[in-house]
Amino acid sequence: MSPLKIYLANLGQRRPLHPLVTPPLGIMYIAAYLREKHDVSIKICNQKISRFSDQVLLKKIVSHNPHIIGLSVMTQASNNLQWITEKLRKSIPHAWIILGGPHATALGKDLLSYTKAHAVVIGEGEIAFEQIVSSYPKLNDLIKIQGVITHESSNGHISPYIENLDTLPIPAYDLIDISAYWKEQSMPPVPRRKYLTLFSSRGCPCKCSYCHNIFGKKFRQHSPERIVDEIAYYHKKYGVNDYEFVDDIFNLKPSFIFDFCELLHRKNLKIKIAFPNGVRGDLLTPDIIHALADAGMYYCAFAIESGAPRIQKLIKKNLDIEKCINNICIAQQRKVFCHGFAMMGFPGETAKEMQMTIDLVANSRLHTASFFTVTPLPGSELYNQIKKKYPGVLEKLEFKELSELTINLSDTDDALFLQIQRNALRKVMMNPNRIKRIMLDFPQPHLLPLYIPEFIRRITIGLFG
Ligand code: B12
Repeated sequence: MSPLKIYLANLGQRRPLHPLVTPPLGIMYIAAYLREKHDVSIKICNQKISRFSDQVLLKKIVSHNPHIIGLSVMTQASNNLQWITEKLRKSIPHAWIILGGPHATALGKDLLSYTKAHAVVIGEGEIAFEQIVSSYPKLNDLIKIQGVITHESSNGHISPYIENLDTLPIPAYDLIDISAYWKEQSMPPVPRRKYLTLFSSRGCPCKCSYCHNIFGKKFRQHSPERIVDEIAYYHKKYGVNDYEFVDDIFNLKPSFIFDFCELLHRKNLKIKIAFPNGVRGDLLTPDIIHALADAGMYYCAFAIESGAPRIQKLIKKNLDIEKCINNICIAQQRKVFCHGFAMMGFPGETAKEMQMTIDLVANSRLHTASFFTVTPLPGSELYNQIKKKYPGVLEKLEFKELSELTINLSDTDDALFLQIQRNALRKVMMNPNRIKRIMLDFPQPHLLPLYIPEFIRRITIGLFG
């Protein structure tokens, strides 16, 4: 029998204002897991990097004529879901269409009500998708699989979490053209270079109300040995020495970090490390920062979110702000380029509270910062709170039509909110000491001039309409 053909695609078109693109780790993990257990032929497509329109993506999938199509969906990329599933059903009626990823996990059965997919996978995809492949072509068997929602099953069950992450094979980097990613902007604001993305842990015990819940609250992390072996393998195979960890909370366990750094040292792996998805800044200690800086950390984002203690409590982040700010100082002294994430517009947040966030960031040793508008994403506690408290507000978040999710939940009117936001980056960036720090600590000093357009963008946001 010839192998089953599987087509895995990350949906979402490139947008001029959001040019970032990174390897599609979710479907790469699933692909690696599947081929260990089955004789399958797998094709991976990341719509963003291929720059395929929806029509072209459809054509590519149809011409591949797969038995099973797995679509990975983020909320912001879900607007073409209804269209593409309908067309796929018509064009390849024998193919199963399975949805997974953050948006599928958040919406569950609701996604089946307006798309033509056969099933939705909730949570981690490896085990559930492998069982789906085992079931092919008996569609009725899908209902028995934990974490798989079909038209017949009830909502609410999640795929089993993988307890020991080391049992997972390394993501299928060989199924993507990694060199294409090196020509694109990845998460840290440093110019294009050879790098790979790593995800060392799943699950997070923190209860931040705005965050996703794909991997549950129980923290699981690969062993330091596995991560270092993975790095050694990539280093040898791709000649890469720059690694971006995109974990939700890489630094929960100090022992992991010390062992990881020690192993890198013992194996003489001289690498560069970035944490572009943010670390929990109050869990760092001087020892941890020094160990990471010695191991090659050159870029670290700090997820601060708010400078107002009331908001920290409201959103259940409860960050120890003072500790975090001190840790940023230490990291900056080690020439780690420090970026801050802040959010503005939490429900009922006052102009004064937003200003506290701006002042905190402006007075910190952060080199750069982003100020995001609070957006209630399905699957988060914040979304459920808003749905309950202000039912009308979410009505305009029509996921079928959606392109951007922007909403003002704050206590201020739209005009003032916009003004505060526009001034935020100017206030932070127009500081001679900060500019000097950027110049001294920029990770690739010879490429610093390439940062100038980004700097100008940041200080002129909102000035020209
Ligand atoms: C790297 C990253 C990115 C990358 C792209 C990632 C990619 N997939 O290609 C970039 C930088 C481009 C990006 C951008 C954005 N991101 Co982002 N990003 C992440 C991050 C930090 C890591 C993603 C990752 O690699 N995870 C590791 C893999 C293993 O997990 P996974 O992809 O979820 O896959 C597992 C399951 O979901 C499932 N699964 C996934 N796909 C499929 C498919 C099938 C068929 C099946 C069965 C299962 C399945 O199985 C996988 C393995 O277990 C996550 C946070 C996180 N913890 O995941 C946020 C996250 C995915 N991003 C998020 C958001 C909000 C954004 C932005 C909107 C941010 C912004 N303000 O602009 C943009 C929008 C992008 C767009 N479409 O235009 C949210 C998504 C929430 C949601 N409801 O969709 C997340 C969850 C962060 C959060 N805290 O809430 N992001």
